[in-house]
Order: sequence, then structure tokens, then C-alpha cells
Amino acid sequence: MKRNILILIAVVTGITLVASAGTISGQVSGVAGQSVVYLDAISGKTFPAPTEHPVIDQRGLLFQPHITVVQAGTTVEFLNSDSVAHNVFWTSIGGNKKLGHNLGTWPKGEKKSFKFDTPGAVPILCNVHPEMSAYLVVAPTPYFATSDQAGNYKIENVPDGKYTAIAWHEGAKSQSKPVSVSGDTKADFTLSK
Ligand SMILES: [Cu+2]
Repeated sequence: MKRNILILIAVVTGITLVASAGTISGQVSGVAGQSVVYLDAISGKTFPAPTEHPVIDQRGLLFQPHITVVQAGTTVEFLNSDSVAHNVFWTSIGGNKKLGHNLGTWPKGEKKSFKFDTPGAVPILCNVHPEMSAYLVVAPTPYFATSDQAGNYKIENVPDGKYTAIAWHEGAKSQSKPVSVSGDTKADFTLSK
């Protein structure tokens, strides 16, 4: 009898764990290279600002990495690792030109940080080197992923529920679609320029 109860507890606990969270995975096609997939704002849910400060490096006359995705409220550090001065500016956030900003120009080994509170894509540029560019995608939730070069992505630890997932790709029209997460869930996107 005692053994049966233990088995019952184990089964119920197991079911609860399986049903409470999963992953969203799939492929972003129609475009070449890395894309970003994230969950849109969830009504009634707020998320504490992350304490980690991701770094976007300027190294070898390139922004590295080229694509970064963070949760809204994240402070991003911009580092210059080159022996020439670099600048960092963006013309808009999520298409809103009022949120354009110039962080300034600074020499090797120095960095400046900025807290990105508004969700949306941020085209990052350097006014010293017009060929330099990067993208920062500010997601409204902690549920996001950068795909591999083939477009495969996986968002981990998503609580079961109904969401809107958004796929973003540099120079393409973003696509959003409803995703109902129940354990491991698939969501594919096809983007076009
Ligand atoms: Cu530069």
C-alpha cells in the first residue's frame, strides 16, 4: 500500500514537471543566416531586469557579435577592443526614431553601457566606419533565442500557455504567430524581404 502511494506520488510529480514547461523550437526559413525568435509581451506578466550585462565588442573593425538579443531592461556594454577610436549610435528602437541615440566615440579598452528598456530591433552603427553594423533585438520577455546559420532555434523553459511568437531577421519583415505551448512545441516561420 505504502509502495503504491509512493508510485502514485512519483507519477503525479512526473506529470506536473512534464506539463509545466517546455521548449519552442523550429526553423526560420526564407532568409539566409541567423534570425531571432522571441515571445511577445505576456499580459499580466512582468519580468525582473536581468543582472547580466552582455557585451557588444568592436574588434577588427566589426561589431562582435553581429546579432545580440536581450530582455527589455538589460544593460548592454559596448567595448572598443581596436586601436582606433569607434563610435556607437542607433537611429531608432523598434522603428521609433525618437529613441535614436549617440553614445559617443571612445578609444581602445574603454566601454560605455546603455540600458535598453524599450522592446524592438536596434540597428547599431559606428559613425567613424560606415561599413560597421550590428543589430540588438530587445525582447519584451526572457523567452528568446538566436537561430543557427540554418535558421534552427530553440527557446528553453517556456511555461505552458498561449503566446505570440515573433521571428526577426535583418532586412526582412518580422512575422508573428500564435503559439500554444504544451511541453515541447514546434513553430516554424517563413520570412521574406
Ligand atoms: Cu568604428
